[in-house]
Amino acid sequence: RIVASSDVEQSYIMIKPDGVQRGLVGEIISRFEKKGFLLKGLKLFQCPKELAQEHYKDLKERPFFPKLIDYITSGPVICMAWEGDGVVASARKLIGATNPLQAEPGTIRGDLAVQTGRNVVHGSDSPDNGKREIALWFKEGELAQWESVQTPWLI
Ligand code: RTP
Repeated sequence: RIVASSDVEQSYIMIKPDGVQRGLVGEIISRFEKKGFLLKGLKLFQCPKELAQEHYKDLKERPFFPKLIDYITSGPVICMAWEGDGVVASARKLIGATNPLQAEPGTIRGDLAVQTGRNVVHGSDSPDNGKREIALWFKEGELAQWESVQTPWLI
């Protein structure tokens, strides 16, 4: 069965500069890998200010916006496209609450962070935003076309 990528749910997941600097890249990637989602895109990238501003444009009136842009552009990030049914909501659960002190133990933020302003990872908040953000952060040709070799048992 050939499934066009545009028909399948995708989430843009990004390891923020603090996650990269703290050496948490492998740990964070493996949470999504072990869960069973499909990795479609991956790169280490120094984000320009304009891209950070576009990505977080819904927050531009918030008082913390300039500091958020400084944070996201303070060092390289890991950009990822993860694919699978329900990946957007599931990734938000794996990531945990925005404020890491409120994030449940077992979640990425609950286990690995203490500050909202250093919360190590981003995940899209809707399937539409997943598509929008992947188109924003990845260029044509940077996403791989592949499917898992595991055959589903029950569908
Ligand atoms: P993200 O977009 O990074 O996955 O985070 P989110 O949906 O959990 O939270 P959102 O409200 O979209 O905020 C985006 C990022 O802005 C920073 N933030 N700082 N100082 C503050 O009060 C504050 N509030 C939000 C966080 O880095 C948050 O992840």
